[in-house]
Amino acid sequence: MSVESQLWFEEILEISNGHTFKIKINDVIERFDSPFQRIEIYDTKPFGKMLVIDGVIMCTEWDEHSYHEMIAHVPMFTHPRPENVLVIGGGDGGTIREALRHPEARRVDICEIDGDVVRLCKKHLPSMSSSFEDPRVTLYTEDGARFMKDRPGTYDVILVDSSDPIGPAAVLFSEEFYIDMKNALKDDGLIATQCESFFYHGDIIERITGYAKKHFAVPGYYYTVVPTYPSGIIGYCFASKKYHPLKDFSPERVDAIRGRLKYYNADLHRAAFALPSFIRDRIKL
Ligand code: SPD
Repeated sequence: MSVESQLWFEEILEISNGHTFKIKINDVIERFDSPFQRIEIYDTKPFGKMLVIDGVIMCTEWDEHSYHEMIAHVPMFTHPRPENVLVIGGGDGGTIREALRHPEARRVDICEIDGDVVRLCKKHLPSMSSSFEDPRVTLYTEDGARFMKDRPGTYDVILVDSSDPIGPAAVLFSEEFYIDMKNALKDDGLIATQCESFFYHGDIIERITGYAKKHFAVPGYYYTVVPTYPSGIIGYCFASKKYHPLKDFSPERVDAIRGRLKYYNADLHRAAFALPSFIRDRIKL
């Protein structure tokens, strides 16, 4: 079969600076224009089902675990008692799935602006979205930035599982949002936020870690490997009022859930904060 007669999804990103990423697909399962964005779900040949928003790959069944495990477990194993957790974005359910693995988590609120993302992921991506059925979860379908302003001193951990800083997610990359997160945390709370690739987004990472340095006692940046994201990696901004991600990390708690994780382990938790010189020297944490 020639390449031309096959179906392909092609991710064309401005930031990729002249190259694209193409994935062979079996079928387009959903294509839906919500009031906020275009939501697509594909059945791909190599990576199982794949969620795409406004042309950008959000996750595939094949490699979503490394992204979702690292956004959740690094902060959740740093905080000694992560009982009240808030996820902003994350409508596919992968991040709440990981937060719920922690026996300490008594309440997991998720605020996703686009209810259609949740609806379509519930229909087609149950390995992530079945976590919405857990009784500890409350779903709010509203603007995350506004949601947080009304809840001062409420959360131990906030996880921001956003798309890129364009469209509805742009506000989640503003200084005001970092100040609001600080206010929505308890006195010893901490956050982790999706913060792009150091190969393509040094400017965003420098700006966001700048907010973390300015407003939190313990700023940090760590990363993971996700083959279907641009450059194959993605990082997270870590910011904490009290606990340090390496000095206060509790590796003994990892044993309780280790058998259910594919990517995260205690060694990777520590290693994820070791950065290449070009970004370490730029963000100076
Ligand atoms: N460049 C794409 C970054 C997307 C990060 N969030 C994806 C949502 C997965 N739950």
